[in-house]
Amino acid sequence: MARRALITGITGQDGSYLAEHLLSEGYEVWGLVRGQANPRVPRVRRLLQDVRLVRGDLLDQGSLISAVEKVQPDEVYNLGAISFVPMSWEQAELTAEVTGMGVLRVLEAIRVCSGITASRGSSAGQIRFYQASSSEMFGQVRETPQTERTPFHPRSPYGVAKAYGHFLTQNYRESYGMFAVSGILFNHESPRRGAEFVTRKVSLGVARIKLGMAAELRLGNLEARRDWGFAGDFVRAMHMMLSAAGPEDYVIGTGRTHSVRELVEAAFAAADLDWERYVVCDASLHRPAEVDLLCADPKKARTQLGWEPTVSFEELVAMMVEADLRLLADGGDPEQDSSWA
Ligand code: NAP
Ligand code: G4F
Repeated sequence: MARRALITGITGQDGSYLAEHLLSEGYEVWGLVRGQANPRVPRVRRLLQDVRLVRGDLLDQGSLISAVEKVQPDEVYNLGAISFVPMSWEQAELTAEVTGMGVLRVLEAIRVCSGITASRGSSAGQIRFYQASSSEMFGQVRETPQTERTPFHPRSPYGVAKAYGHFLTQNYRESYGMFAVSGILFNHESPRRGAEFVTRKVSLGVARIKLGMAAELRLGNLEARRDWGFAGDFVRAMHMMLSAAGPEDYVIGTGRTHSVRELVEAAFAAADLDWERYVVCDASLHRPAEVDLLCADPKKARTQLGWEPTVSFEELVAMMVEADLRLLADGGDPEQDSSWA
């Protein structure tokens, strides 16, 4: 019998790569989709033809119980979230509900459907749960590089909501004996990245300038540093965590950090352009509280799971710029679906 996985956030960047990975491992994959006429669903149906869809919303407890009852998964990957940090200041309550309380609702759906209570814990054959935790929880970092033991100091409502989901996952593991783990993932990118995130904003900006479709690129803080990796590498780590002998949390990142300025330099250079002629610094794009530096120590994942990233920062930037040059030259719309080809 094929193992069965249910993925929330199937319409997002990671959902697509994880679904492809699990299908290639012989899984039956189900994706949770929300809304009456979600515009991203046709894209999922086209790209991920073997994925089955089930309706549900992280805001709606009953819909999650119904989804778990219907799918009867062996593994649940909770990737659904409001994931764009600046939006979390504009819609802080919604972010708390989706990104934070959504974790509670998924865990409760699993607990209720599995008949787990405080007195009657989990047993063999239990549903395994993966929570998409984030390096944003480290926020104003207490040490560098960051490990599984580094204390959290989140700097946005998003980071706070993720910290809630992280501790709750740990608590359900300890309270009910559930196989529930968090991957503390550092930034990971790809040609499927949403256009609002800085890597994709830059790769699209470079492509537009190169093709004569734009004259400038407006950016916020160029000094912030991130540990950027390739999303395809990171979803393998999610699967490895749920395939491990026991439930443990892991930091996943490359261990290398680059500034936004270095990202910009590399992306413009990949298209033979001089970035200083085109980039405009826009103070309105600065955040109320910035996370200045993130850098992972992925030693535990390397030694215990055997996980290694395969794509370097330079290869990632070149991959994204080349993909966006092709996309725009072919008349594709980055807000739609062509980049998912
Ligand atoms: P993404 O592309 O923004 O995808 C977010 C997903 O969440 C979408 O499929 C979206 O579905 C879904 N969603 C939003 N609201 C929902 C709701 N009320 N009910 C159900 N689903 C809902 O994010 P990503 O980059 O793939 O990241 C996946 C997860 O990893 C997120 O939880 C993110 O916070 C976390 N994470 C990401 C990174 C990174 O660098 N990418 C790093 C650390 C952690 P719709 O299409 O319906 O909006
Ligand atoms: O690409 P970003 O928006 O990603 P951010 O805020 O680091 O969050 C991403 O990674 C997290 C993991 O660490 C995830 F949990 C989260 O869901 C998301 O996937 O911004 C990266 C950096 C920031 O310091 C920002 O201030 O780029 C800086 N930046 C400078 N100019 C910009 C811009 N970011 C955006 N989005 N747009 C700009 O114009």
